[in-house]
Amino acid sequence: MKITSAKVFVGGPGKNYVTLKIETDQGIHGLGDATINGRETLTAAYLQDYTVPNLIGKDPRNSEDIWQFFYRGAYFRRGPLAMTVFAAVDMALWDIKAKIAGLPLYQLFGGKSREGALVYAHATGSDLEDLMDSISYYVEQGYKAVRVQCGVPGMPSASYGVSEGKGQNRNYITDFSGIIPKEEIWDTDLYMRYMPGALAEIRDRFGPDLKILHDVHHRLLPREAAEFAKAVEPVRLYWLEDPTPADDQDALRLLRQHSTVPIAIGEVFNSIWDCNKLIENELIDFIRVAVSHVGGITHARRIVDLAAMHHVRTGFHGAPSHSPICMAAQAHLNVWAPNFGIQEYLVLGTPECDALFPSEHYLKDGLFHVSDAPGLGIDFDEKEAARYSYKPGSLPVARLEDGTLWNY
Ligand code: CS2
Ligand code: MG
Repeated sequence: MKITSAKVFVGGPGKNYVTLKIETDQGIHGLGDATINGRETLTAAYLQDYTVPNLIGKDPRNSEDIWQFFYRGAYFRRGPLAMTVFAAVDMALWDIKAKIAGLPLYQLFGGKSREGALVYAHATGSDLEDLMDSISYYVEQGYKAVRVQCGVPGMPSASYGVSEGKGQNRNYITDFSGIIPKEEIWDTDLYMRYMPGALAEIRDRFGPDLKILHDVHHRLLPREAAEFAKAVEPVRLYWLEDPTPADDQDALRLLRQHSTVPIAIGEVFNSIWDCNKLIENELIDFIRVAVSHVGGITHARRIVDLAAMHHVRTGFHGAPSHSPICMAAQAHLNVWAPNFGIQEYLVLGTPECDALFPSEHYLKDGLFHVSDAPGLGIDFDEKEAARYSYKPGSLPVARLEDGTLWNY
């Protein structure tokens, strides 16, 4: 069996999905997601200029050797762009492998450990009352877990994850007015003084059963993160996400020594070497990598297995910038992984999106159910894809009030 062609598409309904379609001489094709928010043309070029010519003629069944060829063969290892590109290739090869077997992908990992995988939605409000409305909306829809973000009174501009105005939005923070980022002002002290009380009010309003998650989005220093984690302990959060940027893995010790709040980290990591110390030293409770940014299923499984040895559960990243192909790959891992925790899920199913990526995967009562179709169980309609093209966009950047650049 040989790979005969590999095509790259950029675009989607309100998104810049980067989609890889690998075709074979047996008529079977595989799909991968190489979307990286704000840098989509670069993964597309990496695929087109280097990766695709190196795929032609290879046996797609040798996914491990192909992964090693790209990872070790690149000489300059790792990095988000390269690992996103390798992830797309790897997803497509697992898709092909499972289609050859005539099985849904999860069967190749060891079958189902659960019927549906718990997901969480994003509730957001410009103030606490708006946020309460947004949480109620998701609770009424049957969600059992909700991430909560709201504006902080007095904060010079929006805090992370807060939508402009009222109502539900998908928290797609990319600004499509161009590639020059918007700048926001962040004030750690205001946040630290306000947010623990706001989270406590949410717990009081919604009772003990709702799983409440909160994302600090890398804004605190390790000592501040420890203080914040201690302050929110009575809320019994399901997790506190990205309290620090965690580039310094050892720094998380301080937080751990001071608090038992469950910690989730990893959405910006692209390799096991970004999180091996966090996992082995049991400094986190959930690992947040995305299959599409961490070298695909082959490498993600190594992280999941390492995590399982250390009581760390999965909580894969599922922001709006991940295409339904990445979400499908994660859904197969989620129903299998013995140490599955939760999946971030932001309702991808608009009619336009469903037409571009037809599938039978579905959400019911806050659980994601995976299709039994062979492979990833998702397709890609090239005619639909022709309607879309790349739209320049950017994520914001954050500064402190004195102008110092901060972590977004
Ligand atoms: C976020 C992301 O989903 C999350 O938890 O932190 O939305 C993040 O801001 C984006 O993925 C950036 O592309
Ligand atoms: Mg996050």
